[in-house]
Amino acid sequence: MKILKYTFLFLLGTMLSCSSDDDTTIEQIVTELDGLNKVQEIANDTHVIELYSSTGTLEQGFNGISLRIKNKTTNEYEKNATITWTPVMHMAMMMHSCPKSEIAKIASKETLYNGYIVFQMAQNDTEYWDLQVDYTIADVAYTATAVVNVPASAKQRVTSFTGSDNVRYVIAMIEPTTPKVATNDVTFGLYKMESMMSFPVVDNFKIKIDPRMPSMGNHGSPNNVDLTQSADKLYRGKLSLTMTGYWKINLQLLNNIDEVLKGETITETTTASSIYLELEF
Ligand SMILES: [Cu+2]
Repeated sequence: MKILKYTFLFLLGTMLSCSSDDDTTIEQIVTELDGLNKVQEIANDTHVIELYSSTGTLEQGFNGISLRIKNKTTNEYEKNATITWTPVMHMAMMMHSCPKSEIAKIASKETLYNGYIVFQMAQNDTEYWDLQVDYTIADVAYTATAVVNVPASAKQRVTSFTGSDNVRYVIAMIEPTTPKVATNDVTFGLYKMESMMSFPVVDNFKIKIDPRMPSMGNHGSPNNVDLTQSADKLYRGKLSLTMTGYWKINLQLLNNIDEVLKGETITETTTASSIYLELEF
């Protein structure tokens, strides 16, 4: 049966490629969603917006998100949309947003747009996130909103805190996504809460890291490199992990004149910083 199936697919492929002068069509359908899994759909009267991530889920912390917009009338995916998005957490006493990127077309793709959202809090029984997507196609504006599922992450991938300058900050881990026993490239996003709805990137700060294994005498690792801002606005450094297991990445946030705004140096008596992220692998 398998052989028959593959023979059929082969014949179908041959027929399609012979009958079509657009020889990239089949390939595009296959590669367009490479490595992506659908999270959910957000619909309005005219379109269905499909959300994708590598895992097919969202969670507390940094989330790379791809989306495409299907026209309900033509069943075609829109290729020339201008898109913005607004995540909002509906809490008992207030509403607030979170750090997010702009949304841009992926250069190598026909219909996919992408960006990221940093959910600094998880949903609970009574408090939830929704995502509003506003977009313009051929000068006509549309909007669609739906509740999105943002469960707590197993390990702490994001931390929010108030600095000694009285500003509220968010630090989110972006890389490593698959940590190794090695000196890993490490990428964090650093944002400040300007208002309940605005969380811009913070420029020219420094994030010091001190990874430790609390279960093994709180030992550290050599050759870590503190994170500084790259041209793409994210913060990058080197994270040394000398063995597998649970690591607490103790943090210190320094401003542009090297003043520590939050976090402590690890010593014999101070075994953890008040701000940290976690990894287990
Ligand atoms: Cu909240």
